[in-house]
Amino acid sequence: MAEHESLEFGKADFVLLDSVSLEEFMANLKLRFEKGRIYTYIGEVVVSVNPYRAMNIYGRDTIEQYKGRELYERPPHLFAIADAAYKAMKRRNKDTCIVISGESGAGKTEASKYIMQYIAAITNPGQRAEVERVKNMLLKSNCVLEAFGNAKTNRNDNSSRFGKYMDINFDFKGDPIGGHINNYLLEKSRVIFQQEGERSFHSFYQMVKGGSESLLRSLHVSKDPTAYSYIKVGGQVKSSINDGADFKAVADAMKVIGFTPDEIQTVYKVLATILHLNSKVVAVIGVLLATKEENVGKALLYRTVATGRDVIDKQHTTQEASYGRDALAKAMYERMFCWIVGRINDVIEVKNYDAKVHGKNTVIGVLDIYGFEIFQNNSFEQFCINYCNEKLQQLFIQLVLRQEQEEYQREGIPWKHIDYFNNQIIVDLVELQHKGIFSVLDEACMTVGKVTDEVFLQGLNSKLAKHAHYTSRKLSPTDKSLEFDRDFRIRHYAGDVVYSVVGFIDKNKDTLFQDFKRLLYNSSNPVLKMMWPEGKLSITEVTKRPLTAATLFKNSMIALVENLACKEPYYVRCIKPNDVKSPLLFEYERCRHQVEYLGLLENVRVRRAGFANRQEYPRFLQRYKMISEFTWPNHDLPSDKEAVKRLVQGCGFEHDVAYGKTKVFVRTPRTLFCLEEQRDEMVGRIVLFLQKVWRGTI
Ligand code: AOV
Ligand code: MG
Repeated sequence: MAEHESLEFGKADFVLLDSVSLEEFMANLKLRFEKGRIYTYIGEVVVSVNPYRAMNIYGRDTIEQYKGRELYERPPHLFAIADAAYKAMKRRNKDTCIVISGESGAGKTEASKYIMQYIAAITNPGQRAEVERVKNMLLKSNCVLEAFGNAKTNRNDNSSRFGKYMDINFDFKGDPIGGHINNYLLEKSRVIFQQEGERSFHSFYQMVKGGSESLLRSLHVSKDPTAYSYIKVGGQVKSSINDGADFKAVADAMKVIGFTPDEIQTVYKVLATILHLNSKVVAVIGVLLATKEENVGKALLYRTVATGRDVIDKQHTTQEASYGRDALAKAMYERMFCWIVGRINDVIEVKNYDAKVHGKNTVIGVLDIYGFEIFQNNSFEQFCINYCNEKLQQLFIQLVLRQEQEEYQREGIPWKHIDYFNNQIIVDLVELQHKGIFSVLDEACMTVGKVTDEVFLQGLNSKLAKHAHYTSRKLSPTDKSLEFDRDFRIRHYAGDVVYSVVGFIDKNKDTLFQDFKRLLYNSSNPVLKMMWPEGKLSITEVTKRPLTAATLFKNSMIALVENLACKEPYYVRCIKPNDVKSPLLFEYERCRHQVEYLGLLENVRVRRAGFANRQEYPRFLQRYKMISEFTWPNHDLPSDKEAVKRLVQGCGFEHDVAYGKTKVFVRTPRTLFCLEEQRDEMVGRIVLFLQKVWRGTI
């Protein structure tokens, strides 16, 4: 608990509120926001409110203030959480992770970047060249990934359209020696369509606005984004983004990371191809893709099908052709994005064989995903994004609210249960085998014959009619928010979202005609060829039905949560103060809603009634035994538990401690801090004593 901060800025830790009520919580949050204090703790959780203005709190001097300090010694800050995760990793050899959550535009991506900058700034005091190289790559990778994976939406000018989990690996000295990025489902439908007021991925506008004359000429691309129908809508959108300058920064970052000139050129060629796909200039596309013009034309207009033993070319209908073309545009972009992530991973992965096999190699993971979002039209992508947020909320509940309470019960510590809304029911609604929405969707996709989105909706209605968190127009005909027959509504933990079933089947099947894969695999551009290894298969060899988009996403989310759950978690909970990006406006209702659904009040209650720290008796003794004559160097009491009791009594901390069956629980961090201070002093004295013994002066 940061107790040194003046009260004029409110309470630095919500645990210190006089009474825990929503009103008090909100008053404190508002006061701190208005005083420019955007961070507040709940114990070890940081609550952050997006300031929507440049804050002078991330500089070198601030970093120095947090380096190596305990959480409660300094005003609340992301740096303190980053330092705590780093210390836990270094001191206790624990893998840790920092989970950043909050809705779209709440400040997750900015927070993740400050955290990485902090970790980079405090490590590698020896200035080892290899470590400097790795740090530089990790920082530079953000810029590249944002260019290709972020876009302007109606909620956020720089909205993450993919989920990102980055592991940073550390050696025994605590220096970063490598990393790995996992990316989750890119919202590729944005390549071909954007809602009013939104843009496609930044990369397109950057190239069109920032590319040199000669580059654009070689790609046959004009400087006017409105010339291309895929990005046209967004081309007219006014924004504060400086695409021209960003283009250069991204190109530089790619160079530094180690992308070759050929690779960078190929990236531009893919972007240009996507732009041209709509303009019937097949010849240009042929050149850009390093393949024959007639092959491009053929792949766009025909489909090779195997009928029994024969292989025939079947001409597309106009509808099929435009579907195929859109699918190609989306797939090329997605493939390129995954390839970029893969290339970054190649250069940042832990190289040194010794470091991998021998010695300590621990990680800090940083998770920055797409936040919960509600748009005018919500489709499959929003459904996946919001499901992802449900999963993370469930993890928070398990780790922060449930496990904590279960541990007190297990250890026999007197405890009054604190109630909270458990969103497992919504997670199940989406992902449960056979009964969940993803299963119903997959089932509909398997149906032989013409599958329509309506068939899927019927499936939902018959399976989920009684579910408290599901309804649809058919089930609630008088409900005004369900405007169309194709609508269904989910009551998410963070609010109600109406989804339109239109496009669910196609997006889930995610079909890309095999002809395109072969076309790209047969390109004489080796970089492009590498992105499409499966194009190697001939038509008669392709038999297996690929997993659906929903199943792939579900599996990746389950794996992500498992991975996070086995690390020591640190949380940043981001709040968006208003919908107009104003630095001055604290929209009370908007914020209250977020505080409620994030479960922050319950978090305070559990934390307040609970204990800041717990340690098994032998470990506690091992660390502090030198500060008591009863326990140093060894104790003769019947058990470690008795010894710990004696030690604590001797220090006068009984009132702040509870004794569980296997662990001692310490209520406030201050007590721990005092113990640490005494330990430091004793260790110093012991070292001095030993030095004298060695020198023979005693
Ligand atoms: P998000 O990651 O949570 O949304 P961002 O981190 O992109 O949100 O933040 C949105 C915008 O808010 C940024 O572009 C900044 O203008 C501003 N902002 C956020 N944090 C800060 C800060 N600490 N200081 C100054 N400005 C800030 V999304 O990716 O849409 O879920 O999907
Ligand atoms: Mg983001």
